[in-house]
Amino acid sequence: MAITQLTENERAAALADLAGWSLVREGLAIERTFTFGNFVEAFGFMSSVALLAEKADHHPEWFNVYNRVEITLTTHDAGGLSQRDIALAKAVEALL
Ligand code: H2B
Repeated sequence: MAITQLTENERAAALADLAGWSLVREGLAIERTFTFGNFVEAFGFMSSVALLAEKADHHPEWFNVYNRVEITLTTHDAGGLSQRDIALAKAVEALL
């Protein structure tokens, strides 16, 4: 079955559960910035996220500078935010 975008109500409910994440791109994506002690810690985190993403077959858009990692989650197959983004965000949170 095709993956569908969350409704506005579903987005609001999901965000209420995800401290630190905010809606961007007019509600089509969520984003959070993580800051670590140094580059090695940031890259270690990214490696863990990469394994989660591969397992879920759902991949982040991200940007790293030294100890900072910005993660944006959106579902390309749905053209916006889906349950897959929420699930990956929660799995990322569980790493911290
Ligand atoms: N990641 C994200 N963020 N959105 C997708 O729609 C998506 C993905 N689709 N990873 C997956 C891979 C799809 O392209 C493969 C073929 O399953």
